Order: sequence, then structure tokens, then C-alpha cells
Amino acid sequence: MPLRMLTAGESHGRGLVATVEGLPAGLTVDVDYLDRHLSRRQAGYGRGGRMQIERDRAEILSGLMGGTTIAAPVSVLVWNRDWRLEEPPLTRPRPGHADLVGAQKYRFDDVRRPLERASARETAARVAGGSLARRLLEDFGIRIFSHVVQLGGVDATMFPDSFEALESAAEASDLRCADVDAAARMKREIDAAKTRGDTLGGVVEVIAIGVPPGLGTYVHWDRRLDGRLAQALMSVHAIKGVAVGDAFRIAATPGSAAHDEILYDDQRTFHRETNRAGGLEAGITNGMPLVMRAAMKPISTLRNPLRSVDIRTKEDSPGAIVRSDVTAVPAAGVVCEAMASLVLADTFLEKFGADVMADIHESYERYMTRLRG
Ligand code: EPS
Repeated sequence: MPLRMLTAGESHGRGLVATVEGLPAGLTVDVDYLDRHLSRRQAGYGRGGRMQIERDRAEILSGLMGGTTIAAPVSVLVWNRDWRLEEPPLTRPRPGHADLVGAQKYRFDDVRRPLERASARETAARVAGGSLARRLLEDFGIRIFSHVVQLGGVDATMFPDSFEALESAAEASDLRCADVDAAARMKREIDAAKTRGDTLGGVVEVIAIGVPPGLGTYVHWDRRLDGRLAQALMSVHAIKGVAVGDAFRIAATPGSAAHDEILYDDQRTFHRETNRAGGLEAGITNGMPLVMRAAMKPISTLRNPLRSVDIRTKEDSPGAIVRSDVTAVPAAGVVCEAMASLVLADTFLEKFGADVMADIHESYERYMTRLRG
């Protein structure tokens, strides 16, 4: 595993830190680039009051000189504007959050202790760190984007023809949804959920284009790229399911309609006209766009709370109400992009293994020339 990321920080601590180890020397990184992705994570119709307070910005603490990496760990800091030293204890766990399981596991009698680190606020650090990996991939023409395909039970169905148009339509939407009509219906669902004191989940699609064939391997279970990507996306707060390509649809079709036939011509060499596999075969990229979906459950902080039990008195008492969002599905797409970037950049470095950008470019070009051969 050449590339690794660790984060530190709590939701209402001083700030969040991401440390990324294994970036090669000579990668140009502009802090504005990290800030742009941090802002994308903050946006989205249905977000709550916290996002009005925070202005997430990256401060690069180490690993860069003159705007390029020096093969040292890069650490990035995102300050929390809303930080608090001590708060009164919270003893009414919210069903679905880390409150009860964290308190049971770590012998806490105040659910603030588990909730602070378990909070999805940590995804700001992931986006800051993951954007470094995304920068690396971009140098090799690999682009990653996401869009919302379902929210509050409303499916997006009308998509632009090209990936470029899909990406720009998603970026132009405050729900990160390329289907304008569906987005309008999603917003109505969000408004209604807000009125009810309820929350909504949904599904995001993450797409990586320009991925060369040959990243990942079938050799061991823990090196198969589909498994590694699924783990990375599943690790995002509230993500409860991941699909690669048309997974759940092709499960119901015969093999003759489930696979992508292999074709060849001089110009395109080996290629496929469908992409049901989502760009992965046998845990290896096949050169087609990588397409994954991640299902996010509704946020577990409800203004109209579910039944719960006070962990000190053991009396029935509704789950705690703390400030939260009605939905964060659009933000989850940005976080999934960051996590997919990390895993992809890691397998990229495995394949073209080197610790200097210029050497990686040479190795990559040699490989691509062989494939074109
Ligand atoms: C946040 C994600 C959510 C927000 C959090 C900010 O995390 P959680 O998993 O705790 O619901 O609720 O904001 C707060 C905790 C708050 O005080 O409003 C994020 O994505 O930054």
C-alpha cells in the first residue's frame, strides 16, 4: 500500500487534520484546489446550520516546498469555526448514530464522547487528504466526479449523453443532480421532510474516466480493486451499500445480457460497447469508465426523534436532538470521490511504482505504448 491517509479531529474540536503518506516527489499542489473540493463538500440543498457557520479551508502544514511535494508526508489542517471545549453530557442515544454502540464499547456514560469522533464532520479531512490523491490522478488524465441518482425516494432518470455534460450538469445543481426535473421533486421531498422533522437518504454515483486498464489485481482478496473501492466507499458515514457497475440489475439477468463483449479495431484496440461491469473485471480496471454507486441511509439525527433509552436512568426517552442536516447525499458524493481517489491513486502507484512524478510518467507512457501496440 504505497499511499495511506489518516485523519484526526472531532466535530467540535479545534479542527481536523489529514496526513497523507506516500505521495511521490514532484507533484504540484495548489491549496486553492483543496479548498475548491472542500467547498463542494459543504454545499447541497438540505444541509443545516453548521454549514452556514463553517468556511472549510485547507492549511497545508507539511510535505510541500515551493508548491510541490518533497516525498514527505503531507498534512492538511481544516479549522472548525464552531468548536466548544465542554458541553453538558448527552445521555439519550440517537438510533442509527454511534451514540449507544460507542458508549457501550468504550465505557462512556456521555454519548458526546463517541459522537464527536464518529461525526461525519470528519469527512472534511477526508476530502482535504483525498484531493491530494485526486491531483495525482489528474496528472495522468484521470478525472473523478459524482452525481446524485436518487434522493428521498425520487430517482433521477434523465441524464446528459456525455460524461462532460453529466459532470457539468451535476456541478451546476445545488443537489448535485443532473436531472433537473428529478432535482425539483427531490427538493420538495427535502422541504416536506424538514417540516416533519425527518431526514432523507439516497444514492450517489461516482465515475472515474481516463482510468487505464490494469489497476488492481485478482491475486489476493485484499488487493482486488472492486473490494478495496467498496471498502473505501462503505467507510463513508451513513453509506450502507455499494454497487460496481450494474451489479444489482445484472444479478437478475442471464449471462448473455450481463457481460460486456470484447471487440477490437486498429484505432481503439481492445474495447467494449457496453459497461455493465462498471470498468472492473476480476478486480482489475479494464479501461472503461469506473462506475460505482453508494447508498446512503437517512441521517440519524431527527428533529422529531425516534424512541430511545437514557443510558444513565434506563428510562424511555427520545433520541437527542442536535443541530444537523435534513440530507447530506450531495456531500456524500464529494466524499466518495475523495475516497475513490485515494484507492485509485494507491493502485496507480502500485502499478507504476515510483517515488518521483517524472519517473511515474515514464513508466506510465511505456505501459500505455505497449497496450496500444
Ligand atoms: C457535518 C456533518 C454532520 C453534521 C455536523 C457537520 O455530522 P453528524 O454525523 O454529527 O451528523 O451534523 O455538524 C454538527 C455536528 C453541528 O454541530 O451542526 C459536516 O459534514 O461537516
